[in-house]
Amino acid sequence: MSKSLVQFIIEEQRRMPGASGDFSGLLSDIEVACKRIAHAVNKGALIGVLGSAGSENVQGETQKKLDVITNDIFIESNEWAGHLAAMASEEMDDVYPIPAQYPKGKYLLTFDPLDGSSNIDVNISVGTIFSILRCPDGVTNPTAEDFLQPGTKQVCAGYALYGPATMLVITSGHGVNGFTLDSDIGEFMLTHPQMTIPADTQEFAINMSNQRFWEAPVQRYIDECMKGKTPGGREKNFNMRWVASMVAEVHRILTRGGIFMYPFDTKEPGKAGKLRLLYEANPMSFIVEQAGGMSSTGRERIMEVQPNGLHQRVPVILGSKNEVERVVEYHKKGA
Ligand code: AHM
Ligand code: MG
Repeated sequence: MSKSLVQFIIEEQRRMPGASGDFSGLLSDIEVACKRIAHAVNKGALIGVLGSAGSENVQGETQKKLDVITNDIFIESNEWAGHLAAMASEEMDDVYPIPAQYPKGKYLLTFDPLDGSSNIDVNISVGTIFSILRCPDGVTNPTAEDFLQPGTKQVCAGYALYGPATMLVITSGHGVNGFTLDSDIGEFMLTHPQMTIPADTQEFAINMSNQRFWEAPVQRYIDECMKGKTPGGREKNFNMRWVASMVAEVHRILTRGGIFMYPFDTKEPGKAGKLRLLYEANPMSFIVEQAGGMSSTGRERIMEVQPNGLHQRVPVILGSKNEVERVVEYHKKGA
């Protein structure tokens, strides 16, 4: 019989002498949040949750009803237990302090409650991404400053994928484990122990409609992939995928390899990239590196970027090691 996430968490806790149980408790609350979100996403139009909320988030993006509902679910599930000092979400302008009626804990939680939400109305996979940081010592009322820790400081990161099956994939720095929700018993079961990303791949994922805005190194890399085994190309042919749901893309890469890129582009020169460092790039980079892959902005390791703002964006190039290394090499050469 495979192991449930609850059992996995308790066994992990036993491996850490002196563990208070706070971290295990927090992971259990996150698990409950993801189950509740899975339920809302799965019911969709039956419970009237599709469509626009008629509001905008801090980044000026139109929020879907489910962006707002899932953000509330994540807060409700995680604010009460005393494990957290504060939360920050892609969907909220500022830090969310733990309300006064609840005890405060030693961790900080950042999350994107429904990533890829442009896909929700068309019934394509979406996901939740989260990252756990330690609250700096002596801080009782964390501000945005306290969240600005490089990705190397993450204690744990994970995502839930709401696809044909609901999955939860997590790392706390000892490899990556994947769990599938068995809806008959309401438990996530360990189905994908120690996930690893093959170093080589013949599959890339990028939004090709931005091609004219890319820098020379990305132009060169994609041009060579497109040419494949013809002159000016590569030793192999490539296939392409673009789901426009980062969780689905990363999950595919964890399952069979691949390279995913949302690189710097000049479409909106004021923005360093599309994806957000604290809610998307750092947690996914932690998972990808723990699975033996690589993650870079093209110029530096994503997890070493010193964040300068809660909603900061970065270029993201991640996945199979040998391909990401090649793109980084092209950045070093300037093309
Ligand atoms: P979101 O957090 O507003 O959903 O945006 C993030 C998503 C990623 O999941 C995905 O990789 C990307 O945006 C797709 O962008 P585009 O629509 O430009 O292809
Ligand atoms: Mg997102």
